[in-house]
Amino acid sequence: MSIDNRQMWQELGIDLERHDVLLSALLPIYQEIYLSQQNRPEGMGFFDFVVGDIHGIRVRELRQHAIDGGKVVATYCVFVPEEIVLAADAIQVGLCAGTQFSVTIAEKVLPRNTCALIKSSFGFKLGRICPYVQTSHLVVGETTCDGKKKMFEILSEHQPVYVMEVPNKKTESSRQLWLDEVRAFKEVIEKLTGNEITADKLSQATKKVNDRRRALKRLYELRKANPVPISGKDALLVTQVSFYDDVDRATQQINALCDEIEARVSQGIGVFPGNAPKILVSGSPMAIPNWKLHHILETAGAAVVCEETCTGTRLFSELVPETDGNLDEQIKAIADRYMRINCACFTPNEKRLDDIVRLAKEYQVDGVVHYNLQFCHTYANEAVLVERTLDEAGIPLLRIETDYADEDTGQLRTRVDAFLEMIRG
Ligand code: BJ8
Repeated sequence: MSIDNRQMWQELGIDLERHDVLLSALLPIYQEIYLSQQNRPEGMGFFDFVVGDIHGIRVRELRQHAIDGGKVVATYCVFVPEEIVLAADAIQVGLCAGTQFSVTIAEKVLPRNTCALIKSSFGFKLGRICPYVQTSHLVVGETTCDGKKKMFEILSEHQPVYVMEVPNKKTESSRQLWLDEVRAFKEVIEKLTGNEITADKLSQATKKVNDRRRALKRLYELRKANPVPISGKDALLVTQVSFYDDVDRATQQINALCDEIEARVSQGIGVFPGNAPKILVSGSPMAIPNWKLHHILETAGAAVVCEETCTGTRLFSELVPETDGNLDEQIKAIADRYMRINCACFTPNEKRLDDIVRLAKEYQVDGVVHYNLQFCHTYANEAVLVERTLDEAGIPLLRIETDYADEDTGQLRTRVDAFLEMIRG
């Protein structure tokens, strides 16, 4: 661990003792889950490096940006329009919320029967173990689910928080409400940064974010190949890292990885045996370092080829139309794009059901695993409809409800083994 990093963390108010425990636990887990995989694309080396230095170089960049007078905006949800933040020369960083370590800290304040993602994100701040949240000038929350919106009230006692109102329906009046929210967010960001968002700046930022979406789309397209050229774990890591790395660098690294994978595909190189059952994972997002389900599935012999989640297709499938139009036209296009995200917080949310079936067919999967964080009521209830829809489409489904702890790993393995055995017939 570099002395420079320790000094930086200290200056950021990090609880060094706790933070040491967190990092020393993370690296062996990474070794076991990631570095033990065979025949990985070389391009994953960049993402290994990023995780290996998870609270180092990137935090230093953000800090330098802040020292130079720039602002850092932290988020927990794919509904926060990154284009607006970038257009004001600020940096948006998606916060990690995927470790049991911070869950136990949060449980000193939040009710235990809250979803692990909410507890983990709150615990990072309460325990002062996340240099990203410590570096940020503003946390932007949203009114997606009840647990989150109440957590943001408590979080605001520790950190400046602004909450965007995400409607729960996709009617015309809801769309108008959301458009007003995006306009108000633009003003909040302009005030925070002191920078005006012009039409020109916004169109450049839109192209930048779209380029990263296009790169991720390209990666997912390649996952359709047979044999499967990259593990689900690796692909998941790529999307997770894209939440907090520099946008242009992430785009470039993902594209470089895709170039290599394209060559693999043309040579018929894969990372799983040709008969490995292909799985689509659908449901709650998986924030870094939540690799639990993918690891269980892939060590049981399955190949995860797609995620219908916010750390998967919901992150990048929809682009914002790129126009040089006037500022308000561009804001409308942005608002419209974000309203197409099929979060289970919406009612009804039929498009998500259609998407799951469409993706299952496009990726030619043998089964779907519906992943539900325990105490997430929106995804749990929507799973009833997912089950019915997949049943009608004749696609096998396994419903998993879990958290970040290890206690149920054995039980999950047994259920996954039985599911894969059923699929293999
Ligand atoms: S757009 S999925 S990122 S809200 S798992 S905290 S819903 S209780 S994370 Fe999400 Fe935005 Fe929707 Fe996507 Fe609540 Fe459920 Fe927890 Fe969740």
